[in-house]
Amino acid sequence: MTGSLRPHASHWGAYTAGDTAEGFRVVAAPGDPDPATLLANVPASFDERVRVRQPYVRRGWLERGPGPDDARGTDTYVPVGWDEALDLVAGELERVRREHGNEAIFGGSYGWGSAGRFNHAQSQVHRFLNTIGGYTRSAHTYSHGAAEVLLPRVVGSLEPLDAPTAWPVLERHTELFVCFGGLPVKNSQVGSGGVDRHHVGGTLRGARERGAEFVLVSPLRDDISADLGAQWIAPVPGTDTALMLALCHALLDEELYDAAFVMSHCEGFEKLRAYLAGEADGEPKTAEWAARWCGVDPATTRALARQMATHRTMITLSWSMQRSHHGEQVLWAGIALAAMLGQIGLPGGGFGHGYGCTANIGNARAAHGVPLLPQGSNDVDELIPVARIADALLHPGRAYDFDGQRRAYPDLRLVYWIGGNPFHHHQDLRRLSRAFGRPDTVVVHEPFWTATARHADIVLPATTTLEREDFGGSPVSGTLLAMHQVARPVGEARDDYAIFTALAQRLGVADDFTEGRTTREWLDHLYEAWRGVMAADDAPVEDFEAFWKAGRVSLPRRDHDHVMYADFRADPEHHPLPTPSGRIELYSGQIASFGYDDCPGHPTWLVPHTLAEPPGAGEYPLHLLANNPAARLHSQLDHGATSAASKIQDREPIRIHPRDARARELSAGDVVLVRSAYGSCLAGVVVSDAVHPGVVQLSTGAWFDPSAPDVATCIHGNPNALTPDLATSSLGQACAGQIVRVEVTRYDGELPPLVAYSTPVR
Ligand code: PGD
Repeated sequence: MTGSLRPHASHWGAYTAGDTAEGFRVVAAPGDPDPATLLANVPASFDERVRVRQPYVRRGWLERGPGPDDARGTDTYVPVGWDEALDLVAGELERVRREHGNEAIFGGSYGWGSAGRFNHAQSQVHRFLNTIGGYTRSAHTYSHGAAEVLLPRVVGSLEPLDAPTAWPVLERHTELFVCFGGLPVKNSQVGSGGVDRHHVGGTLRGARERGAEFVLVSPLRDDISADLGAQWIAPVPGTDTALMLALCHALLDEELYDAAFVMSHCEGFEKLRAYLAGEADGEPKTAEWAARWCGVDPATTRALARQMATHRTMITLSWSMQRSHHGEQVLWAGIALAAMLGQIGLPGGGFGHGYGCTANIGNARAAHGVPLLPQGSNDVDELIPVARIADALLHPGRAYDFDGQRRAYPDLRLVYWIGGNPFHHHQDLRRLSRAFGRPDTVVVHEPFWTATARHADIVLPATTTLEREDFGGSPVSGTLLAMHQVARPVGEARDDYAIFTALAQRLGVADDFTEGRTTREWLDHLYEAWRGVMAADDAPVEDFEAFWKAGRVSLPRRDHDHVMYADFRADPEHHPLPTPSGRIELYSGQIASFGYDDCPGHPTWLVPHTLAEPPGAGEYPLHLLANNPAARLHSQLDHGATSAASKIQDREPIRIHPRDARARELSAGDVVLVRSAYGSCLAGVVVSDAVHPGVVQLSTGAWFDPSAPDVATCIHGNPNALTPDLATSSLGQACAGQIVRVEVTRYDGELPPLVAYSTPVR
């Protein structure tokens, strides 16, 4: 394959790649105005140190057989041949189904895996497990689990997430962007399924050149590009709800709100008004009241309310904010604020959830989806909220609340994980490690020796996308991208499809799983079936061969002028929202009827666990923000060039304000011990006034390294060694890992070497 660059794609962009005389090359797609810096991580896909080269079985499991075992995570591995490994997995699937039923298999297997739509990890594992009778699934995502439960109850659907007003409309019409949680261009480097044009930075500059103004509401100044000249308002982390309620109060107080809109288009404004006025609790939600929590000067809050009421204002609500304790409230309060401004459904006004959070949010949606592998149907009804995995493993049978239901955790015996890294994405990793000690068997497919692979009993080596054929894209990226094979499989790695095919043969369901097709035949079949639907709808695209050769095909019919809720605004009687009232629910009778103290019937300020003590006080005086990283996607290719260049003495960088650094006698380049009530980690100091005083920032994704527990829970800098495993609320039961209270001290001891980037094979 030497010499030629071929089209390929991943979540961080479209590119051509291949072996050349100078090594493996990756070249961004021509025409991409702002290619992702993450592309420089891609060649590390072949790094021998971290690749799983053949199947392995954990020594303890091989010697003692299935059963709970606290040695997961510290044990060594024995190399085995493919046939032996597949026989072991097939035999264990048979045993668990026979003895405990299919619901004892957890196939929730959350994760961002591959951009390919055929060798898409979730689709493959779900299709396979459905073929053998089903599995316990997971509900919702780590990205926006609180929103996925709240939005359907408040606005009737996930439209603010899936199809907010399109970027071109914002570029032309919005006069004021008020960005809660920012519009972080670092996150818009990445788009699920692949993206061939990174335009968010350019679109925002276009709006700015037209005269739009920006207000950033975030503890991090660089949550928005400096060239947008944003006013920076930095609330105490986790207090945006209080600030939003104060903005609502100011609109009420100064009679700047749209009284007609809240009467005609909203349900329950009277109840919200009474709460804002403090009728029940005696505390009007004034700017002064909010300042006690969020630290924002009351005059600034009131001035912002006036500015919002007198401009065409788009309120952008980042996903990160709802990834926190009581995360439902911040989203609901943001919607209430937009409703009181009365601009919902107008071009450039209203609100959207997730602008800037990926490359695709806010892009016009194509009328048709992209070809996808059918997953079949699941005969098992059982599910857990995705972020409750540790609770489920540790407490089978325990009752819990979730979105109005009273459920009990199932008794999970076999965990099957592919395409995700829970030892990256989950909170309180020490607790997760204990939880992974509970099931009888853990099976993982992984290209790399991640901490999740190191907690498995059977590790099956998967190819990366580079080593196989596929296509990527999504209805919002606007393109279907050919993903040619650009490298040979490393070691004995196999495609997830090939692994499941071999298992399906052993279990007697090969015909059902494969339908007799090879990978290329599947690609051709899925594409041509999709093309048939497009042609029938008068939206023709070229045939598979032409697409494969060209490397891409544009998806026709995209509504670049889409304005969310325009129809509803124009005629709420004939275009009601699918809520019980048909309107925006500022008060939800359904949510109130659940009786949750941690999620009442209207947007409410609820003190988060991070404010049990005032900022600056107690054993953990600093707020740590565990946000998504700029140098990699989640934990993927953490050992790649861009990510490696960001590290300090091999540790993940932690940013701290000069004032807080001085108070602790810290300098740039020091290694620090970061401690919370839940764990500790090492990290490398960056001193920066882009973080607000009292705040430190440590991104997610450094590979979890618990190899020196006497020094720290993680010696590399994974913030989920620090975060508590708490849910947003009884309603969402979603990930709340964004914020934790910590203290930071210089680490002067001997620096333990990283073990994360090595194999656990001895
Ligand atoms: P990734 O690192 O993308 O993280 O969590 P997620 O588990 O998605 O993991 C993907 C894994 O799939 C990698 O290990 C990769 O090697 C593997 N993989 C890639 N391709 C393939 C393939 O083809 N086959 C197989 N078998 N494996 C493959 C992300 C999650 O983390 C998300 S979405 C969010 S938004 C959350 N964010 C936060 C946060 O803000 N703060 C905290 N504290 N925690 C978070 N966790 C969440």
